[in-house]
Amino acid sequence: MRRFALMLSCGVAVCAWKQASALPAPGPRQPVNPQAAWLAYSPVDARQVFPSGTPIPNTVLRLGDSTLESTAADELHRGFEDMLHRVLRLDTGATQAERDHNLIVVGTTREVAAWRPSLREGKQLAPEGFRLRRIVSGRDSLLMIEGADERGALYGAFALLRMIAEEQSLAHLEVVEAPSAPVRWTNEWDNPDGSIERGYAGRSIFFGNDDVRQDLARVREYARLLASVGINGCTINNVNADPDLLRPEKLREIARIAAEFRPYGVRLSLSIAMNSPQVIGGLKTFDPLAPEVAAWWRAKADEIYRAIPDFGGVIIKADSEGQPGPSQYGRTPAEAANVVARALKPHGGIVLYRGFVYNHHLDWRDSKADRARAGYDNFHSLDGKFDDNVIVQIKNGPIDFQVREPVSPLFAGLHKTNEAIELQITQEYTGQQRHLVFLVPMWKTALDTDMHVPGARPSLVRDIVTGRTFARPSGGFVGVANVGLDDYWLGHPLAMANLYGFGRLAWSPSLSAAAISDEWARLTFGNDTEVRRVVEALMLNSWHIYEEYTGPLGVGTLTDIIGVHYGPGIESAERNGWGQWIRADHSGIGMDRTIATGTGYIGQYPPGLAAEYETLKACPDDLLLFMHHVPYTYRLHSGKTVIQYIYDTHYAGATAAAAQVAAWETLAGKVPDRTYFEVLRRLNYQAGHAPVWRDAVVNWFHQMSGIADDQGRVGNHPNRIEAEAMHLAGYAPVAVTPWETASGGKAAMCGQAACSASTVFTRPDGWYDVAVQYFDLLDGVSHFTLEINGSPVDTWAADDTLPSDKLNGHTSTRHTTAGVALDRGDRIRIVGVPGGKEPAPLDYLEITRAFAVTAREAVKK
Ligand code: GCV
Repeated sequence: MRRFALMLSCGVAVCAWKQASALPAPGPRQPVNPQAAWLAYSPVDARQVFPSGTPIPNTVLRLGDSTLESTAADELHRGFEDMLHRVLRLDTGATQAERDHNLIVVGTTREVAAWRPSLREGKQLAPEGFRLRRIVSGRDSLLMIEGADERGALYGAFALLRMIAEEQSLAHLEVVEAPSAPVRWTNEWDNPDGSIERGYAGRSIFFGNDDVRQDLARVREYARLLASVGINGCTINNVNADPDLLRPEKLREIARIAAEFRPYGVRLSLSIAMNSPQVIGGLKTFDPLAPEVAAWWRAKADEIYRAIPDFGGVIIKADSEGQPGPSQYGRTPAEAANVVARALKPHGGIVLYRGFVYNHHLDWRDSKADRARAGYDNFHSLDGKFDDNVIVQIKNGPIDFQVREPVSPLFAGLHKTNEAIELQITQEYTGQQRHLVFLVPMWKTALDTDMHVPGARPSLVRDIVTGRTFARPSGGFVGVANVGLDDYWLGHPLAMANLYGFGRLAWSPSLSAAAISDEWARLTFGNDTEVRRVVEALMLNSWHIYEEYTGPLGVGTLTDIIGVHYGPGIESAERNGWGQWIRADHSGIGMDRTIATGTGYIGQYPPGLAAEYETLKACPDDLLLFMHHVPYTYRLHSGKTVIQYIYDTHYAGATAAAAQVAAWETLAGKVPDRTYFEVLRRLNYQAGHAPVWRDAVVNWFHQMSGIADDQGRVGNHPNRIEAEAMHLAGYAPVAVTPWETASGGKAAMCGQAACSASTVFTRPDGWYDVAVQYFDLLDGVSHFTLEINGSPVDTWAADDTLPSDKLNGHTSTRHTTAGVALDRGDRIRIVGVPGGKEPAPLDYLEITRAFAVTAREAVKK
């Protein structure tokens, strides 16, 4: 008797049988336009926002006639209609009809004072800040949105709408806010051909076919999202800059993008190549000290501002990863930055000069060589030499957006120079928006680090970059966003919390990660307590979970660092010039960066912080392997050995990743259907990819250290059947590189039109989940069928777009058929049909007792 009644066909990866009956009931919040992101403006309970005695306004009165105030009034109109079903009348200061006594008033401080002198407030607002007040006077009930300037008025409108979306009471409104720093920009690494470097969400919203796109509707929507969280600048092209974009005909096109940004107060900026005067200017040199080069930059700046009068400024990546730079002429970064800054100065433009300058041809045999030192070594001696409209843009860590790094010591090394922190919203080293990682807790760790600057305690990174610690006139926050044409902007719907969180932190870096995730969850999914609880728990645990199954103890992400930076590739970090070495050998692991015996990197921190990192006793466990080389048997503060910690965290992390699926499934019907399924698909995929990470890392360290896992898990897979150990027809075993990314180091590839791998089931009769681990290459689409005793029970296509065309840790993925009835002696067969360049590659089968059965047993107990 065959019993397949509960078999399910899931997308990729794990799925549980209860999904079959768990299609969401039509909820109250569907459908929703995913592009609206956190500006969903879902209906709210008006009684919470306007309790009895607090009338809902009927009119929005705009006092000024600026574009930004107009945007603010339109946005209020939109928000009130969607959230409160109230269609506001739009009135202007010019007409001042004031038929109504029940108004929202939008204007600048100056305009408010002119409109009603009695409303003038003594305390001045800081630039771009706002004051929200509810004023009841006689018959008037006024919701006042007063901006220090036009941008402030717009930000105030968005803040008021946020309060409404969160169902906060406006009965007593008295809020004064101002941004933490003047620079709150995103960088987009878009190329003129429409591709995006380290972008994981489709093609560029700005460019395509070496030109600016004709349809810029998404650009305007993006500017709206940015403005809603106070972001005031956006660099639209890759820091590996194409000089062509500065040609006159390109600038004319780029001006169209600036026009879309303008109504939202987002200033356009460009990444520029230092050799532009030579490449497009026809000069013989780009030496920043050559007078003709300075003249060229001046003329170019004039031209840019003629096309884009509110142009924000430029970003410069130079002498880094092959980009041309001043070192070619023996000049310094300060000399390079200043020549451009002086050209921009008359127009009010700024230069963000990246501190990411390092040599990627380091000698790995040299125990004193250290890429982490580069930022400080290259810039510290230039402190005070940069013009006031230059800001040094410094990545949060000294290496490159790893899952965990200490903060860059350069933050404390520049007292007479403006600084900005560069955070990466696009998840280059943190799962590329296929894995859920809410980055705000990581950024908070950096921003809240006290650098122990002598005479300036505390000296939190957030106070340094906002200019407070060293009384700098400028500074701020830059987030590498890399949104694309994907409907959800960043691919994974939950990844938008990172863009939101970046903006909120740039505005107010003392906000907590929990507060930000709560805001974002409410704005995106509404105020349902249960939805918020589930979403926020998922978000707040996600960084830790990802860190657990990837790179522990500050060692780095352990990914393929010379490739796509996605799946595991442990040894790729070693023995090359890129300097992301983990220095793992048979006896120990970690970079010795101590002052006493190592590279001396720790000495770049102020003495108080250096003292903490220098000794094993004081160094925090989570940065141990960044700072020290220790034996695998070294005991952490927890008492666990390093090797056992590596084993335990990888098992715990992969288990926690799988548990995310069940948590999300509780939201079926409570969040919009499409978003529900988009997230579910990705969480399922993540649940199948986390074990790839886990196995690669634990196997590699097991082999390297020769130390057994004290729980006997490593290399022990009682439920696993290797493809190469099955009966193969047409399939041939192949060795996989790197070996740790396939189970047993081997897989099977099909060399003909169709192949099969079969085995006989030898375990007790019962219900099982059958997981097939296979490789889904970028090129080609294979098809697989799972058969039991010759009958097909499931079929699927390997049609994901994982970032490699080889069998490895990027492409290893899983399909689970849940709830299969199996009897001892049954023949299980996988049929693989290659498609295009993809040879239907198989790694193993894993047959576990059905999740639903084990869950039921757990409940009984
Ligand atoms: C834009 C890392 C990334 C590169 C990126 C570079 C940078 O090296 O892998 O893609 O280049 O950082 O930030 O400049």
